[in-house]
Amino acid sequence: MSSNNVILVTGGTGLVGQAIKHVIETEPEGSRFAKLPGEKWIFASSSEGDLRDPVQTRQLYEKYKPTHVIHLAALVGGLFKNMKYKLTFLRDNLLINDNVLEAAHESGTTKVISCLSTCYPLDENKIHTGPPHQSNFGYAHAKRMVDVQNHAYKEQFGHNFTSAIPTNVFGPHDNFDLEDSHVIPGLIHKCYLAKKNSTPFVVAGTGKPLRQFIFSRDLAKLFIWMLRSYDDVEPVILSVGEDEEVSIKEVADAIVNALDFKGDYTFDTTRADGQFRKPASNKKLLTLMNGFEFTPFTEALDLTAKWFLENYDTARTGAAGKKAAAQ
Ligand code: NAP
Ligand code: GFB
Repeated sequence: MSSNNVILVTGGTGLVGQAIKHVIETEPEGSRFAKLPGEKWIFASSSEGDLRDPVQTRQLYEKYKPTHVIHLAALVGGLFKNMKYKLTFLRDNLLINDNVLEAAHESGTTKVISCLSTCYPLDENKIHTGPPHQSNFGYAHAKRMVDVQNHAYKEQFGHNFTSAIPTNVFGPHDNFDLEDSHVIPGLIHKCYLAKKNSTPFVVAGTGKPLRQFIFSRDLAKLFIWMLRSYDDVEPVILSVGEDEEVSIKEVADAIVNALDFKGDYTFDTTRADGQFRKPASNKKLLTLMNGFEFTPFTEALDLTAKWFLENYDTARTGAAGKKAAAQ
């Protein structure tokens, strides 16, 4: 990559976008993941342009003239939000992805890395195999379609559009909403409130499902590696190994430890578990990168809980969270 590149990160204000910003601003010069001299990074928020709208999307490209795009913007949420808004997840994400890729095509952007999701067991060859889980089929189909779009742009125009497939992500700047968030930020917030208000800490579901969690700042480094070194249309799974699966109960235990919570702790088994597991292989990633050292899960979880406590007033805690905290 040459200097004078302009890298536009859509969804730059979110969990993953802010982690990339952190790495770009803190990695020492010369490191594998550092900013290159002359490079300009833009972290766009939805207030700069609603990417569901083609005109606003084009305007964003006209404003920054990106040579490269890391496309993270999406309607995102945990299991319970996905179950409630299937059509909105499908439509918003189809619109956003179509607008971002077409604007990149029209403006001659050199490279786009988009973001898929692991909504079914997979290695890179299985993303179109079988239906997604019913709990999140709206989001899952929209995400899968990006891979189809990337192949079509490549075959018709030769474009360097590709995609990353992260497993479940967590870290600073996550969405800590009580109902709509993913499990780690949701449970950190719930445990914080249980401790503060001396109420029970209630975990949704049985606690038995398994997930592969990746720390957002590790994921950020992997995106930067893809930007610099990966030029193939086929997606790459960005994840810890399949042997690093953790149960939701183990997640809840780690949060109880991180927040030093001593009260009652129960499972609400009337609530959904979602997919039992969705193992994803990181073999391709580790072979291409010649190895990568992931942050240990509990270390990253402690750092995230600490970030939440220190940034409670400005973190995304949602209206219900603010109300509960004021009790
Ligand atoms: P996030 O924290 O919810 O951030 C979402 C970002 O998208 C925000 O910057 C938001 O902007 C932007 N956005 C949403 N709707 C938009 C719109 N209509 N127009 C413009 N921007 C819009 O999400 P994240 O967890 O960082 O996710 C980043 C990417 O990773 C997404 O593509 C997601 O599907 C994927 N992913 C996430 C996970 C996970 O566990 N979190 C797992 C796998 C894949 P504002 O905040 O400014 O409104
Ligand atoms: O993070 P999460 O919503 O992601 O985790 P998914 C859901 C698991 O955690 C389920 C349990 O087994 C839930 O029963 N859980 C326990 C909770 N307490 C809570 C809580 O307070 N909030 C949440 N959210 N879960 C999402 C997909 O699925 O993962 C998306 O729906 C996307 O489409 C994303 O793929 C990465 O892994 O189940």
